[in-house]
Amino acid sequence: MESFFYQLLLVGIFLVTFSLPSSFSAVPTRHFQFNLEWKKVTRLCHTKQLLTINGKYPGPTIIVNEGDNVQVKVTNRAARNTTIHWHGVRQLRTGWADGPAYITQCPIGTGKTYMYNFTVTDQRGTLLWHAHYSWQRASVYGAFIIYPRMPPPFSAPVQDHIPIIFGEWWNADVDAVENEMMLYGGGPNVSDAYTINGLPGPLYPCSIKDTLIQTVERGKTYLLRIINAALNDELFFAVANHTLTVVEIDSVYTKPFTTSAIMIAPGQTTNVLLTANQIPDGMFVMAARPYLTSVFPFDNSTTIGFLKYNTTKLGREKPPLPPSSLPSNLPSMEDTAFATNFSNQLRSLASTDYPCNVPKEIEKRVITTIGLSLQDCHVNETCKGYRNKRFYASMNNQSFIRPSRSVLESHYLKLNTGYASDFPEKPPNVFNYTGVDPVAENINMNPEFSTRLLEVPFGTKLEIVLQDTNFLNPENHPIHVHGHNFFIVGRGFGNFDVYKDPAGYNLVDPPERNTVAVPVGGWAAIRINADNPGVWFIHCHLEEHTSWGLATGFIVKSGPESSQCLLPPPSDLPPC
Ligand SMILES: *[C@@H]1O[C@H](CO)[C@@H](O)[C@H](O)[C@H]1NC(C)=O
Ligand SMILES: *[C@@H]1O[C@H](CO)[C@@H](O)[C@H](O)[C@H]1NC(C)=O
Ligand SMILES: *[C@@H]1O[C@H](CO)[C@@H](O)[C@H](O)[C@H]1NC(C)=O
Ligand SMILES: *[C@@H]1O[C@H](CO)[C@@H](O)[C@H](O)[C@H]1NC(C)=O
Ligand SMILES: *[C@@H]1O[C@H](CO)[C@@H](O)[C@H](O)[C@H]1NC(C)=O
Ligand SMILES: *[C@@H]1O[C@H](CO)[C@@H](O)[C@H](O)[C@H]1NC(C)=O
Ligand SMILES: *[C@@H]1O[C@H](CO)[C@@H](O)[C@H](O)[C@H]1NC(C)=O
Ligand SMILES: *[C@@H]1O[C@H](CO)[C@@H](O)[C@H](O)[C@H]1NC(C)=O
Ligand SMILES: *[C@@H]1O[C@H](CO)[C@@H](O)[C@H](O)[C@H]1NC(C)=O
Ligand SMILES: *[C@@H]1O[C@H](CO)[C@@H](O)[C@H](O)[C@H]1NC(C)=O
Ligand SMILES: [Cu+2]
Repeated sequence: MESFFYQLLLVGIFLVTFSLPSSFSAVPTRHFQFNLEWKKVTRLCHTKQLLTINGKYPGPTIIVNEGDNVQVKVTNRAARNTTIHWHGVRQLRTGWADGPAYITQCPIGTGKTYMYNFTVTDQRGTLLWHAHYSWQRASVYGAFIIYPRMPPPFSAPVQDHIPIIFGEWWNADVDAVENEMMLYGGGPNVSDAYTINGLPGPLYPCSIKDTLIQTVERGKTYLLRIINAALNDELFFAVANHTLTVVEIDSVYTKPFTTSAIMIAPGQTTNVLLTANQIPDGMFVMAARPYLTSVFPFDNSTTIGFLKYNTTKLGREKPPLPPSSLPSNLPSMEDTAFATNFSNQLRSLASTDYPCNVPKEIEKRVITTIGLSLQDCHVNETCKGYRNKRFYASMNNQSFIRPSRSVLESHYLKLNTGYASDFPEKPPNVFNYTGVDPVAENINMNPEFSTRLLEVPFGTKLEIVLQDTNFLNPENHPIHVHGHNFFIVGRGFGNFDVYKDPAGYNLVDPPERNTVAVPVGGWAAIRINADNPGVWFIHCHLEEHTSWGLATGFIVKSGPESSQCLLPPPSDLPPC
């Protein structure tokens, strides 16, 4: 009944075409057309050409049903290379449709078309899609919503589908910001505003008219689908006078818990229930500002929108003015205690219908540092990073260089060129990762530049311990794994202790997700069932850190059964 209703909703509102493949397979196919094109957009009184999908900013929402085959035809009508990533979609055997440039495909060139063809299997909830080429996801992003096959395990909300998508706006051209950063090796210019659904809100200059006003009705409960599509910033989010009940993260149901605010890292999604229960009614501020753990310049501004009860008389004649105060439940920007407490409450539902398949035993443990690096400046070169050097970032001292042809192609064609499968399985040099100040200690911070990935047999039960370093500054890095969800079995501050810490792992109901915010100056241990053959990018979802090389990947070899093999590449796969 419920899913029938959802299907009506889909066809009625989103005008997607519905067809059965000629093979009469039971899997319905949803078709979408995405055109990459420029669109003139004005925010903060700055008008500029923005890269968009179908002229929309944020981009169109994709809504499908669990189990659907999804075919998105991407046509590039801009003088830029591009690729699109379906962030969090498992892509079982369809790695060709994953999207990261030079990892699973070469970019779609100007005037070219590529069809992303994949099936959404055993996943439901909120994800996002975004460009995965240079910094294009600054404006090329949108919600990816999967309606469940079975009714959700929490009391059904009256009003489904309120996306709350955070982003960042630069007055300048984002390509120029990225190019300038890579040219001089300094930190990037920070954004001029954060946005909610593309709107910065009234706390920014010339921006009152660009404010999200979400109407609600008293007594009803809403499902907010919160997505952090910001480029470089983790965010806190709160709604004045309302609590939020977390029910799902990264398209996996959680044990529900009620909180005054949330912390959400780029690439993460969080579904919360909000009940409009306030007396008197009014316009309630919804606010997001960064969770800051870096000493380097950050956009420290606040974006707000309003939750407006439809019975209120406020704001009827005039657009909302800046409110006199921010929600008192919005954590302060350096509130690591809040971020930690919030993360500690996340638990898989681990029910009969939605079991938690965390590997109890592992076959391989990889320990990797994650952090910034510095590269000495060449003679006569101008470098604007710390101490007039160049900023880089690395994992186990490897700063990732993208190859000139996609790793997936090289792997599939057994070319064995352009990459190596010998990513170090432990830090090459042991030091007090979170203790010493390496600059003061004169530790060599020059990383090695390489394209080294990890390679594992099909079905490997893998543990990866992500260890933050104090190189330049400790920082909370959101690490994203493609093609697999993982289980966060342990987290802590300081240095991971391989003899002590595994004893404290949660192997019962650890949170399952695709992006983990690794504690600042600490570590996180994640476990993966490596059951998806292909090549999967692993990287920091702060885009500046990916640019600097905080990335690697893992190759899952095909298994013996045909159902365990990577499918052959589609015929329209873009060439390099
Ligand atoms: C989409 O992929 C499936 C395999 O997953 C394949 O059978 C089908 O032919 C593809 N469709 C198109 C239009 O390429
Ligand atoms: C970055 O900011 C500096 C200082 O405000 C400015 O001079 C420079 O033009 C900016 N760069 C870009 C690419 O916008
Ligand atoms: C919300 O709560 C604050 C205290 O945190 C209170 O001062 C305010 O009057 C309440 N109502 C509205 C509409 O914000
Ligand atoms: C952690 O969060 C819970 C629920 O929001 C709250 O009751 C508790 O006081 C918090 N603990 C700390 C130490 O902040
Ligand atoms: C944001 O950073 C700027 C520059 O460092 C500083 O002047 C300003 O006070 C900060 N604002 C807030 C709200 O912290
Ligand atoms: C608020 O919305 C509900 C549902 O659409 C409607 O029944 C009610 O009349 C609205 N109230 C006002 C004052 O507009
Ligand atoms: C650096 O610049 C000086 C002065 O222009 C020049 O003599 C020298 O050859 C340059 N060195 C290198 C390595 O390019
Ligand atoms: C690492 O450094 C921290 C801070 O200086 C210190 O407290 C800790 O004992 C050190 N750990 C080891 C193993 O040396
Ligand atoms: C990283 O690699 C470089 C080059 O091999 C080496 O000089 C440096 O000591 C290494 N640093 C660390 C922290 O492992
Ligand atoms: C676009 O991608 C192709 C294939 O990798 C590459 O040869 C070309 O240089 C790229 N163009 C730009 C402008 O980066
Ligand atoms: Cu990072």
